[in-house]
Amino acid sequence: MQCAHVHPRSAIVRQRLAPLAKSPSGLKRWHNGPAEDRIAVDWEADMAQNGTRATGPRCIALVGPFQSGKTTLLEAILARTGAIQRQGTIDGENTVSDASKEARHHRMSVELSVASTSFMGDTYTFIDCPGSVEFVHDMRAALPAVDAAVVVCELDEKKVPQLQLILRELEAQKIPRFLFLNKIDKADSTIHDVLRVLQPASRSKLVLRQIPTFSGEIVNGFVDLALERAFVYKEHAPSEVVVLEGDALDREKTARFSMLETLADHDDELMEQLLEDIQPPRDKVFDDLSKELREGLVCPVLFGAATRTNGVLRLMKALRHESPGIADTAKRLGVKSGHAVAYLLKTINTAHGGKMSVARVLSGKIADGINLLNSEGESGRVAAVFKLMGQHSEKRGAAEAGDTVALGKLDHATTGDTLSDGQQPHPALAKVSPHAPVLSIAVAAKERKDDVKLGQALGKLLEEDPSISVVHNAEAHEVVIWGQGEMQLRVATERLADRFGIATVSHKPTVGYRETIKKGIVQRGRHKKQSGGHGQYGDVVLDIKPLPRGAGFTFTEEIKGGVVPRNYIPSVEEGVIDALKHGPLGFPVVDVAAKLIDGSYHTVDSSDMAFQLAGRLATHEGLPQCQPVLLEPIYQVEIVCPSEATAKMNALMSGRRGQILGFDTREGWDGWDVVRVQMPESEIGDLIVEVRSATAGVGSFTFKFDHMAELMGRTAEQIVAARKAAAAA
Ligand SMILES: Nc1nc2c(ncn2[C@@H]2O[C@H](COP(=O)(O)OP(=O)(O)OP(=O)(O)O)[C@@H](O)[C@H]2O)c(=O)[nH]1
Ligand SMILES: [Mg+2]
Repeated sequence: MQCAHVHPRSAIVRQRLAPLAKSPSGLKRWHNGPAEDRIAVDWEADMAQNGTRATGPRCIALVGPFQSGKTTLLEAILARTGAIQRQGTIDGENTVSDASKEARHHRMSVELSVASTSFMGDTYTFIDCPGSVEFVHDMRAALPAVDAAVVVCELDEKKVPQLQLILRELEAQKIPRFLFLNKIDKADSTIHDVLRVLQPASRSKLVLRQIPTFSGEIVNGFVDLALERAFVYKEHAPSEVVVLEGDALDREKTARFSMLETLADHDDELMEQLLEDIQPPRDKVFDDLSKELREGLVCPVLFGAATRTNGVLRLMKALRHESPGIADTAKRLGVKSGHAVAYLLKTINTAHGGKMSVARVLSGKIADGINLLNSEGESGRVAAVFKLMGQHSEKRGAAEAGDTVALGKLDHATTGDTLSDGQQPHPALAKVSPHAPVLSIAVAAKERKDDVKLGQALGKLLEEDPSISVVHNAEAHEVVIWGQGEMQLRVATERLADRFGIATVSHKPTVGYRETIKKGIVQRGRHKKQSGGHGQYGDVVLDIKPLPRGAGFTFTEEIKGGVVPRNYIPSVEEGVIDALKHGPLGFPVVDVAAKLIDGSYHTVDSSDMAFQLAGRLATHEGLPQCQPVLLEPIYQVEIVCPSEATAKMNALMSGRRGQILGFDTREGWDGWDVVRVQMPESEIGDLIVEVRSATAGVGSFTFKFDHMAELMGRTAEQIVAARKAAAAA
């Protein structure tokens, strides 16, 4: 993978260094006093990390591949910084985040959670985002509000594509980011390969901030390369500073040099110092780390083990000293100051019906009772300001620039809105559109009395998660929920039951089959009834013919001599249209022309109704003789996947009656392909499940209707039989 912003002179430094590799230790040492061969400092000194730092409350997103340990890391941070007494665990079902019934039940994050803590005098609010691609919209919509992201990951090659997807999102939104390599307690020999494994996922250069130290095979601590301090992990306690000597010290020097070399790619002065073997001042190193992080030029890598609270304090300190603050974030977003401005990152409908809008205040102050305009100019009043701690909310005082809070009862506000208290609306700072849905289910309330409630509850679910959409299929009388995957749809139906008390039944949505005819016929339809009093009489002759694919339906007439009076002709057409709703195979009939060519009438007994019935009869009796054929909807599907999965994708598509139109490299995505296929709607149903399982969860697709195609043979027979059985039931 090619890295952006690589300064050509780093090559010069590498050349200059080459002879040093021949020295016995493999390295030349810095000439700067006693720390040269021994690194040890006291804890206090470590607490005083240097460099200029941002101030004010921070908002940090915890993001990363599925199950990498984000929720556990948040718990560790809250415990280590004293926000909670005891660190909960996922298995113990007692973490602050993931407190919803659905998250606990599935042992995974199914929505973002917000929790704050205070560390060395500053407030830090963390947005713990779900790692599953199905819930990625929560992360994407929250990112504009944050100062930086901590990307929690594992050293697992299989999860690198997922990491790449997340980093792409952060890169696109220009969010400064740290990598936190978690689960270091389970590390194996690949730990020496961090950059080789992870760098391909990142466009900006990864900078190892730390290297592990070992006790036998087990990682027992780390060396901070910027501080030049070595630490030994203590479980659930601060790491202990230790002396670093011998081989470990050599490794530290090499790694530190690599770090500086990467930083020097963007700093000429540092480059000069490296070329002249001058040890750069520590402040300068921190300033560079901070500046290059904020500009998205580098992505520092730290590591630890969330379950043991290892590496947590160093992460907090890196956030404190290096991550940008509200001033940079407001600037990045283009906030016009002077008024209260907030970005709304999530909407929550609480169990008791109250709506809460999670907002980051970007400038000014927001207090109870204040009126806020959204960017469309609609106004709403803040009923209360809350502090969030997972599912727990607590009223608090006014929120100031930098604070992340929940605002009560802002009916007019939706996720992604920019709110302000000015006379004029503030232009929208960010709008993140959800990914197109890929999977659907049809739902219905088990009991009819819940029908109205179901509609309202779905509205609330959509408000919370705009990556879900609802489509009413009037033809099939179905309410279809569209979403990002099986789990998201399952969680949606669980929420309908748990939160709104609506039991539902769900099934696969009806596929939009149609039928047409292959040949024409001239067919008479006579409706005649004589049952005392007024009779009924209508008589028509229709010339029925197939039309080209996609032409729909046409009705014409060639009545001569008034054999069918003018005023009855529209009724004949109505009758034909009615008959076409259910063709001989059981599906709506399309691509048919009906021409009224003859007929007769009765002065007393003829009526609109009689001619309608005659039109219907002629169609109904004529169609079965016209070689009816099933039509199925064919979609144009565009699959994106890592290139190594392309062959699998081709096989998968062929197995699903897909016609491969071709494949290409995905523009702007090194190592990814786009596969274009035409595929029947019925085969797209659960396609996403297989696409994801063949691509470690990262493959996806979009689709749009292309045409209707004839379907014959066994598959068609089965579809027709199933339709008849359903109609008879
Ligand atoms: N060995 C080890 N396991 C960990 C560590 N951190 C988390 N885990 C385990 O990894 C699993 C997933 O942890 P979570 O914290 O739910 O991960 P997550 O990233 O929040 O998961 P999603 O939000 O669903 O993507 C749990 O079983 C944790 O106990 C760690 O440092 N070491
Ligand atoms: Mg989680």
